[in-house]
Amino acid sequence: MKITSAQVFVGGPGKNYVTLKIMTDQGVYGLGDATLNNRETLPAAYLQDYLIPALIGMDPRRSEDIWQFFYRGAYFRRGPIAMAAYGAIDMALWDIKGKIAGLPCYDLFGGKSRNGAMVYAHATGADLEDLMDSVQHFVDDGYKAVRVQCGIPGMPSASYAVPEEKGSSTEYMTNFSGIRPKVETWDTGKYMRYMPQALADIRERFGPDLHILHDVHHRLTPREAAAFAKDVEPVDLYWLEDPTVADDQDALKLIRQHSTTPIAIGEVFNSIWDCNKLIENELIDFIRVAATYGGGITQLKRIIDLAGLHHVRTGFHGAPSHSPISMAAQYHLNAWAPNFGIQEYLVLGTPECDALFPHDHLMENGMVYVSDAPGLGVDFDESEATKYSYSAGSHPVVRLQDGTLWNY
Ligand code: GCO
Ligand code: MG
Repeated sequence: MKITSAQVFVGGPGKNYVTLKIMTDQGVYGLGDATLNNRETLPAAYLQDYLIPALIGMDPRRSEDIWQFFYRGAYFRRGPIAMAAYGAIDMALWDIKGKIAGLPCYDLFGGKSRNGAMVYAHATGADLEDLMDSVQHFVDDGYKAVRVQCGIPGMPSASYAVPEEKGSSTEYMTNFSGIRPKVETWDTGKYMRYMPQALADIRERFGPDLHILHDVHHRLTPREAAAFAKDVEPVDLYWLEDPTVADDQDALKLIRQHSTTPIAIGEVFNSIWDCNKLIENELIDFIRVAATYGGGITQLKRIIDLAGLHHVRTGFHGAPSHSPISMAAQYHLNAWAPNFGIQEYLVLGTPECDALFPHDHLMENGMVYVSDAPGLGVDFDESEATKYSYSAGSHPVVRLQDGTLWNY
């Protein structure tokens, strides 16, 4: 069996999805997702200029060897751009593997460990009252877990994932459009004084059963993060996400030494080498590396197995920038992983997105039920794809009030 050609498509409804389609001499094809939010043309070029020419003629069944070939063969290892490109190839090869075997990918990993996988929704509000309405909306919809973010009184500009105006909070998505980054202003003191009580109010209002998650989005120093994690202990969060940047991983120890609040990290990681020490030292509770820029299924399976040895559960990144293809790769891993925790969920549901990526993965009452179709169970409609083209976007930058650049 041989790979005969491969093509990259960039575009989608409101998102620049980077979709890879690998064709074989037996008519079976595989799909992968290389979307790297706001840097989408780079993994597309990496695939087109370097990887696809080398792929032609390879045996698609040898996904492990192909992964090693590109990873070791590049000489310059890791990095989100390269790993997104390898990840897309890897997903497409698992998709082909499943289609040849006539089995859904989860069966190739070891079969289902659960009927459905719990997901969490994003509730947000311009202020706390607005956020409460948003949480109520998702609870009414059957969600068992909700991430909560809200505006902070007196904060100079809306903080991470928070709308400026009240009332639109259940469909709110960060607007990344425009090549020049927008600038947000951040005040750590105001956040740290307000947010713990807001989280306590949400717990009080919704009771003990709702899983409440909160994303700090790298905004605190390790000491501040330790103090915050300790402060919110009575709220019994499901997790506190990215409480500090993970560039200095030893700093995570400080948070552990001071609190028992579960910590989730890893959405910006792209290798097992970014998280092996955090896992082995049991400094985190959930690992969030994405199938897309984490190097695909082959790499994520290794991370899942390592995490399982250290009581770390999965909580894969599922921001809307991931296409239904990489989300499906994660659904298959979630169905199998003995140490599955939760899945972030935003991508499915719009009619335009479903038309571009037909599938029958099912989301119901806050649970995802993975499709039983062979492979990843997602298709790609090329005629739909002609409706979309690339449009440049950018992450905002964050400054403190005196102008110092901070972490988005
Ligand atoms: C999350 C993330 C995202 C990121 C986005 C950046 O938890 O879903 O923090 O919202 O900000 O993926 O590209
Ligand atoms: Mg996050």
